[in-house]
Amino acid sequence: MPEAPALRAGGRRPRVLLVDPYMAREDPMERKFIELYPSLGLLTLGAFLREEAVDVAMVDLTFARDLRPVDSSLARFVPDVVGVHTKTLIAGRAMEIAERARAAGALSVAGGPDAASRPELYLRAGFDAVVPGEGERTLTDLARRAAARAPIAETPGLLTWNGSAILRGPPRPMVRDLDALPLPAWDLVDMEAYLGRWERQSGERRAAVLTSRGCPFDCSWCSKPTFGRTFRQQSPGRVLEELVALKERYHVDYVRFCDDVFGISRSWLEMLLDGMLERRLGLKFECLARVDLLKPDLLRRMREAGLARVYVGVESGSQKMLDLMNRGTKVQQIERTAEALRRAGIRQFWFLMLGYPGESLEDLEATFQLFRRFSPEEYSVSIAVPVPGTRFHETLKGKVSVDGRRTRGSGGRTLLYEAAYGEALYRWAQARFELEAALGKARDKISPRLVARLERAADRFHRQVATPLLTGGESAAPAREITR
Ligand code: B12
Ligand code: SF4
Repeated sequence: MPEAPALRAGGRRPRVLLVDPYMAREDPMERKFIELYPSLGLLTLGAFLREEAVDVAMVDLTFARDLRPVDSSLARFVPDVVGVHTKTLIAGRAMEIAERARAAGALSVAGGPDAASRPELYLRAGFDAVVPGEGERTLTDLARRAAARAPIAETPGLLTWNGSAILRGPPRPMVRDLDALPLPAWDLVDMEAYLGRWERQSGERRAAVLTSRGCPFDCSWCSKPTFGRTFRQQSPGRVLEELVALKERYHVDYVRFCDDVFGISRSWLEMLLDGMLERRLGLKFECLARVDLLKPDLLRRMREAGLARVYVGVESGSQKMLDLMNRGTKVQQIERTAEALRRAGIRQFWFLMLGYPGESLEDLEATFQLFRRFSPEEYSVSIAVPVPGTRFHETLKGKVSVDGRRTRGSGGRTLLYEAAYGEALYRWAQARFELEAALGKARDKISPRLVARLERAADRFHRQVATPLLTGGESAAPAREITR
């Protein structure tokens, strides 16, 4: 059992050092998609702590090469508490940081999605505590106790370790009014490093904004360790305040709304869009949305207000699969939305998922044909990952072959459970989507007739060679006639 670290004498303002252990240069997905924003969770925690008279510093390792910035901040800032953000991909580094915090005599606490879903791992690895949910009030409380050398185990919302089991502090209710939270403390990170990078890449100064917490939908594979199925949102006025601040302070001209689902309430969204138009913010924006919410008339209004790109959770082109995933969407809604986006000139980024239990070759083909028909500008096609804690994971009952968490950074290219077919079939399916996307792009450059011939050749290879070979003799579902 790790010994409790010796806490420094109280009598001064508590000090918290926040750390984001994510290093972009080590992220395989990052190299592919190149999207970098500072952690909104940590920036909000920082702003809240400051309002509560806690001194805050932050080490953001996104652009770092090693842990030296952590060592120098520990030496310079001398924190009472080191608060580390966690994601599965960076669990190992989070644990190294806890060790260094301990060596520096500070208390270490982990928060964020990974620590929320497997707190014991972090506690066993030497973290003094884990905050499995929203962190603002719990971290403030912990910082005060730590600075006063008071016991921490009874802190509401906190998990600690007694050497053999988790000790749970009393429950802490979630923040009810998100408007009461301060604007993110952007000054804690090097915003110019992010904005300058975006500017060089895309010509736009891009920043991330979050207008809500949680999601009320219930897709069976979705892991929501922090906020569960709760849903709260800021008022449109509060969102506008944040947009104006980003524009005025940092000359931001493009915003990524990071909500799990943007615009769940139509009236809320219309108020926000009206506000953006009235104030002539001139911002472009992107968001993740559901096809059942993106009605064509709403899309027109969003386009007017600056919508440039939408991430769409299409997942499958088969209604049977959408129902099995409890997705709550219809293939017709996907078609309607994809068409409306195309007409409005809004870029679409599709998320597609292969290999979900129950998927037949016909279902796979339906997804492929939908993709071919709409040729989204961007896409990600992954093999379903059974994340522990989800219904998908539970229904597999012992059929999970690898701990899903370990390979999440692999970008959904590994089959982690006993699916209907072997991994090779899904890998081939992914390759087929990639080929189709390349042909889709080539359509503007080479003759459409040549593209059609290449497509037919690829389909023949799929039907006559790849599918029988990879399924032990099954024949591929017939390709339907497609219209563009
Ligand atoms: C926006 C977002 C992004 C954005 C911005 C990322 C960023 N820098 O924050 C982009 C698109 C860049 C992105 C990238 C990635 N993301 Co992301 N992302 C999200 C998303 C949708 C929202 C995150 C967010 O801002 N939440 C709002 C804030 C307020 O909540 P929060 O961060 O959880 O923080 C609160 C609590 O968790 C807690 N807390 C958090 N940290 C700490 C620390 C301490 C000490 C304490 C006490 C409390 C605490 O208090 C906070 C305030 O209440 C989440 C899904 C989700 N709903 O959480 C996925 C999510 C966090 N991302 C995920 C992943 C996997 C990634 C990538 C690794 C993908 C990849 N490249 O392979 C990268 C990593 C990039 C990075 N910089 O870390 C996973 C993490 C799963 C896991 N267990 O690891 C999630 C949960 C999505 C999912 N369900 O799979 N992401
Ligand atoms: S996948 Fe998206 S819509 Fe479905 S439950 Fe998760 S966050 Fe909500």
